[in-house]
Amino acid sequence: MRRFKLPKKSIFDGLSGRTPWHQDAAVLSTKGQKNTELLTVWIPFTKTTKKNGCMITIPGINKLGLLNHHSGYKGQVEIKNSDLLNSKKVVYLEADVGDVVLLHRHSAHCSIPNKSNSFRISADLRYNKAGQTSGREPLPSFYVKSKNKKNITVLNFKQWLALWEKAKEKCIPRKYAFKYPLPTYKNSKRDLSKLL
Ligand SMILES: O=C(O)CCC(=O)C(=O)O
Ligand SMILES: [Fe+2]
Repeated sequence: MRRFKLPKKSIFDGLSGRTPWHQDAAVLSTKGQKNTELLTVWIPFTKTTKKNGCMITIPGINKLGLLNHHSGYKGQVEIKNSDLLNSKKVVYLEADVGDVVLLHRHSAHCSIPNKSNSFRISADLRYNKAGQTSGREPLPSFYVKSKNKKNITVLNFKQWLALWEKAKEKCIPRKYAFKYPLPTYKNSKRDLSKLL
């Protein structure tokens, strides 16, 4: 996914403007939440700082496991009682072009508002262990490297794109993808208020 985080004078502070506290595993299907070892690879195309809305996280927070989420800020998937995280010592994930930010599936993270006058542009890719489901039906997984698939070698973007196009043929047509409800993890025993 590509993201354009809009500058401060923008009239639209919508979904691309801010991202609330969440864990990436929370939007996976039930099967994916159990079995998919998801790794988020976040790639900045513009230098990303506190001023233009970098992401923030809390060291070690992934050890709490998958937390309850609900439909929160502007309908986005958000950790329930995420206000409790604001009093914790956070780390600002500032990154330059050429860096990558790696996130564990249970790393709680959010991004702060863009207070600069320009766009913050990034892409985020999701990887999981070869053979696992992507955990998101409209976005199928495909092999880029596996010791059991020696015939697959991805050396350039064109090869990657060809594999992605082929994988997409098997998935829900794009025009229906927006109707696919984002699952949110809602098991009340995993509530942040009981775990912090
Ligand atoms: O770019 C952002 O502001 C948030 C990105 C994010 O949450 C993700 O890639 O998982
Ligand atoms: Fe995320």
